[in-house]
Amino acid sequence: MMKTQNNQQKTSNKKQSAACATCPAHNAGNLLKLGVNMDNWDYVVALAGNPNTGKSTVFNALTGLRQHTGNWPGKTVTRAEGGFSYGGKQYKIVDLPGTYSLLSTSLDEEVARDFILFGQPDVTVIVVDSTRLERNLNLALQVLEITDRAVICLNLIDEARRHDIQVDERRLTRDLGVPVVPTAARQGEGMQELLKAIHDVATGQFVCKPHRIKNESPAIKRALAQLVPQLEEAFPNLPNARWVALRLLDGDQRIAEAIQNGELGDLDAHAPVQPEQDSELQLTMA
Ligand SMILES: Nc1nc2c(ncn2[C@@H]2O[C@H](COP(=O)(O)OP(=O)(O)OP(=O)(O)O)[C@@H](O)[C@H]2O)c(=O)[nH]1
Ligand SMILES: [Mg+2]
Repeated sequence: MMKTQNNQQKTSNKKQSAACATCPAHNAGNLLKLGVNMDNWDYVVALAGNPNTGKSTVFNALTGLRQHTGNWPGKTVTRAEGGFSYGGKQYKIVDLPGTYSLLSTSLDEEVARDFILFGQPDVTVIVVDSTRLERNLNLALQVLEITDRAVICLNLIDEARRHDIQVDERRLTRDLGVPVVPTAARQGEGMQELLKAIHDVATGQFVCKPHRIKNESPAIKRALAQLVPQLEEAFPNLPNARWVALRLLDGDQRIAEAIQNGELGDLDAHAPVQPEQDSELQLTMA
């Protein structure tokens, strides 16, 4: 009886948050486990990208002196964390390790993937090198499989110009389904536009429709057709059921574990980290 009422409460919470495009999307409970405290912050932004694309330069340009470095909990990987305000909102921003993929084959890739997957940042900024778009878009597409809230920061645009490379950012925005902002972070160029794009995605003013490549073999397609609806039913707020299903089919132990222990399912931004026994009782008795 107690359990049923609790579940009903949880379900109605989930429905509320799923219907709210302007509410924060991050998972405060999981973020805390990842060492990021969201008390007094409205939104959390992750900075992802290939190594040497200017992530730290973008981070510095956005945060100025409001930053500090530490380690990821239980890992020897360093992390820079900072903040900025925009449009009356407080944004926390986390510089992820530079990676070429998110397959979790190295510690850096695992840290970056876990942060996007479990922390559910309100916005993930993918910093790409405009002069090496083909190579950089590989990671961008992987990030867009996991989250549907992203902004592409087309950095080193000054270098692209110098090499006579023209990037059609409007076309790219249309094709990728997320805002694309040209920047030259070292010179501070495009930072205001980047801030606005982050704000638009965080507040739901820009609703992303990320491009997801669907070129699986017929056998995988059949497996996905079975698995995806089951995942969606079990975890109505999961923004990436297809990606999760593909990882499960691939035998990814970490993802299987996250499903079993509820880490993946617990995606309600407003749910308490660990509901206290007392409040459960009150709920049931009311
Ligand atoms: N020309 C130009 N150089 C840039 C720009 N942004 C960053 N840089 C330079 O690119 C180099 C790498 O920048 P970082 O910010 O350290 O790059 P990162 O992605 O943090 O690198 P890792 O953390 O090592 O992966 C530095 O020398 C920057 O000054 C830009 O927009 N234009
Ligand atoms: Mg860096």
